[in-house]
Amino acid sequence: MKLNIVEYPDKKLRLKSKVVKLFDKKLHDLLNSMYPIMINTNGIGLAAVQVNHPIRALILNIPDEDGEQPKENLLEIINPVMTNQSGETVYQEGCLSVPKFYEDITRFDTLTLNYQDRDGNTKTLEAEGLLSIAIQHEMDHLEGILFIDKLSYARRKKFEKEYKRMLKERKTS
Ligand code: QAP
Ligand code: CO
Repeated sequence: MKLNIVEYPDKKLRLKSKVVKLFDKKLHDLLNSMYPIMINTNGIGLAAVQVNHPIRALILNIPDEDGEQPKENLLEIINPVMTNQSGETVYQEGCLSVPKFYEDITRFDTLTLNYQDRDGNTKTLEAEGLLSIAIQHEMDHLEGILFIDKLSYARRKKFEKEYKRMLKERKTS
């Protein structure tokens, strides 16, 4: 399956992703195709809506202590629901749909997640650190929310100005 990353300000990123009901070959094809595009673009997380499939599916591959991303660590998360959240943590986030921009965002420190795997089996996960941050970032995508939406008014304005300039320069080069 040929996939492309949808980039801000494309309105497709604002769609609310639909619950996955069929755990079929079509879903597996999509998940299989999302993995290489995430790795090749140096991503650690990708929601299906970011490749123009607004369904409640996302993948995560958090680097280990050595900065490696072995495929054994790949998490495929379908229909996630957060049940417990606690604490606060700040991390400089980026997004494959908002290339080249990084901003400090406050998230919950730890969380518990209920979700389904690619075969529809129910799972529970306790997350902290970067995994917890990544889950919250990717779950926001399912609601059409981007990390830049969480910036203060002043920082958002600065972002819009710099991003527009970047897009313009990309067009003329
Ligand atoms: C979401 O983000 C995330 O601008 C995943 O030029 C972010 O994989 C989870 C990326 C922060 C946890 C913490 C961004 C690659 C990748 C860029 C990504 C870029 C190239 C972002
Ligand atoms: Co993102």
